[in-house]
Amino acid sequence: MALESLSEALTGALKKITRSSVVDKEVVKDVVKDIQRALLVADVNVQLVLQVTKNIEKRALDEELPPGISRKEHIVRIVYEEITKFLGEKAEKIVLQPAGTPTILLMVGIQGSGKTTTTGKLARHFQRRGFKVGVVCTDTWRPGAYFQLAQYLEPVNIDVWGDPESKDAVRLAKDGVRHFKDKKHDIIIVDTAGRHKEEAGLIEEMREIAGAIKPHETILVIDGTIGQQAKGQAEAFKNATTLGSIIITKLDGSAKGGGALSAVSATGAPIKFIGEGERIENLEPFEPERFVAKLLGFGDLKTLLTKVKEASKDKEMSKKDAQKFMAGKFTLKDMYQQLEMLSNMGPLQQIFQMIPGMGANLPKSFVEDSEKNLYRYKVIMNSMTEKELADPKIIHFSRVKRIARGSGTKPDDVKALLGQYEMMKKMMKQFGGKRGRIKKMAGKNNPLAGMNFDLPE
Ligand SMILES: Nc1nc2c(ncn2[C@@H]2O[C@H](COP(=O)(O)OP(=O)(O)O)[C@@H](O)[C@H]2O)c(=O)[nH]1
Ligand SMILES: [Mg+2]
Repeated sequence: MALESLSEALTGALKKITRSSVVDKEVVKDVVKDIQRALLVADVNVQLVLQVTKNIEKRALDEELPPGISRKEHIVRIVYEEITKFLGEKAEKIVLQPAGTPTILLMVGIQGSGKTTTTGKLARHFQRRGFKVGVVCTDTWRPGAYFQLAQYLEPVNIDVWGDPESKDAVRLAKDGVRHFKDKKHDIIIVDTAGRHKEEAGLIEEMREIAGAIKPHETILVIDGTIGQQAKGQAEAFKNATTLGSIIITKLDGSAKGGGALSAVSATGAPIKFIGEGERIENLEPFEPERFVAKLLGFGDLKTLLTKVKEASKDKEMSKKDAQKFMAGKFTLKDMYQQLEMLSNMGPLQQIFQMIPGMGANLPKSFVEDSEKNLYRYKVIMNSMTEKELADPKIIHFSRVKRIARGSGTKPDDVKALLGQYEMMKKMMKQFGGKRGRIKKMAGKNNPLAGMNFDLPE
């Protein structure tokens, strides 16, 4: 796990809240001190630490308690929100080109930062999502660089292109990209030597190769063990390119990782992945909310936060969301969330029983099928890109094939999910339009098939 020691310290601090019988000013101050100490030990910048702990203390003491929530839950939520804020709030993804155009990614970073390892991990990440990935080695400095990559990627059948004899990195980059373009690969990742120890040389090398291959995105790999020093690299990089993102490595077992993450986040450069180990699978998309949840020791923060969020949610807001949904304006992701919410609340059977006119006699096999579908949907959706999730219309046959390959399902399964989506859309429109009775929706994959029920007023 990433940032283990910071996680332990923060979890310990929060336990003080959950364990104390009354949460008064003393307890809050004590906990805030613990958090302060934990962040400083993780090499987070002092100013940042003061800011974040001041916010936590102020909100914990001053804010009115939302209805239906205990003071403990409220404070936990505040800590979670403030720490998320300073690690970057939004999860950002690597943008892929439309099907048919290969996406070219250029990896840069100083010597030993973990570029080559991360190149391999990233290739594996995309391969698992059904993309054909090619890796280009342009490291003409390190003896055996090509073989390092080839050995790392051979067991997982990812193609590596290079020429151990060549001394011309720019030439290698160009030839490699051309090679994989000709072979119609979806994603081409170019690893570089990064023979420099400081920023200036690094940026120079990056410019040279970028000029030759015109990457869609350049990715700076930063060693997380350098703590808040990471800021200098991130800033130089951000000033040099607009098409850049960052991967921070070695967050496993590094005491200073929190400092690296927060310092880079403060520069505004997007962190898209983190590395947390040497194995090819040890790469995690960086999703601040989920990351902080884990950091604070909530395997299941979602449950707590959903509870907190729901209780304090502005009623007008949720009505608006519902209206949008009813008008058929939702994405695959929205649909999945709705279905998941149902399943989080326990067996679907129970839910169905709560809907007037439904459920009493639902056959068991039907409920089991729905739950199985939900699991399969999740696997399939994990192989889709953000664009596809937001706009399923673009998923034509070649994409269906790719998604099925990536998720280990059949094209028919992918089509079934898309069919369900279309059906739900249609149904919701009907629902929203007439606010009335829905009759006998067709199709056996539709959880509401054949049901009659009235929309509760
Ligand atoms: N523990 C750990 N080690 C890593 C991680 N990423 C890379 N490394 C190690 O860091 C060292 C340098 O990595 P390498 O990819 O060769 O760096 P490069 O010089 O930038 O290409 C190697 O020993 C890697 O195994 C990580 O996330 N966690
Ligand atoms: Mg290397």
